[in-house]
Amino acid sequence: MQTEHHGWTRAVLALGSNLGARAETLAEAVADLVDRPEVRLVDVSPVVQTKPVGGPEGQPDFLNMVLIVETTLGPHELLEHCHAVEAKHHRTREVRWGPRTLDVDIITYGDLTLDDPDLTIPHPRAAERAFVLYPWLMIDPLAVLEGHPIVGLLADCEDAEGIEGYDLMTDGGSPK
Ligand code: PH2
Ligand code: MG
Ligand code: MG
Repeated sequence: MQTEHHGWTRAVLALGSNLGARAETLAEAVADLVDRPEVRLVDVSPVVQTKPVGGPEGQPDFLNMVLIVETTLGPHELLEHCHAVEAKHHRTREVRWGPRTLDVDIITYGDLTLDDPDLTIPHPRAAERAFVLYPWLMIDPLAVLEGHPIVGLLADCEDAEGIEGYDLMTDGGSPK
């Protein structure tokens, strides 16, 4: 897939929430992420509900989704932007992999590979996480991550059976 034209780079972002009004937070975060001229929306996945992977025992289920954007921001600028949107939604960083109102991760940025202290691209754990690959597959079935079609990666994910569709109409948006 073409990933760059005229200075616009295609990036895949993964969003997650397992605290507060999860669905509302995700919807607002999508709007916030594309609410600047340097970022334009390409596609949004459906929202899925997923069992927590790692982190403290007994934390609430997540809602997860994937966003495809095109951006003229550099990878670090995009990360800063993602962090600003997290902060706006009261994200705090206390426990690693602990419950959070909003997590926005950069999964890919064009064909770039990057291994900086604060930013690794592609996301180092995306290839083994169904909560990222499943919603991504729903909007880009032919996507390839580090040379592997994500449809094949998904089949090997241990958290794949913890994924279910999410019906906005029957849930107020808070964890049950
Ligand atoms: N995010 C994590 C750790 N574990 N599990 C699910 N189901 N969804 C997530 O978004 C998630 C997680 C670290 O960011
Ligand atoms: Mg994350
Ligand atoms: Mg994160």
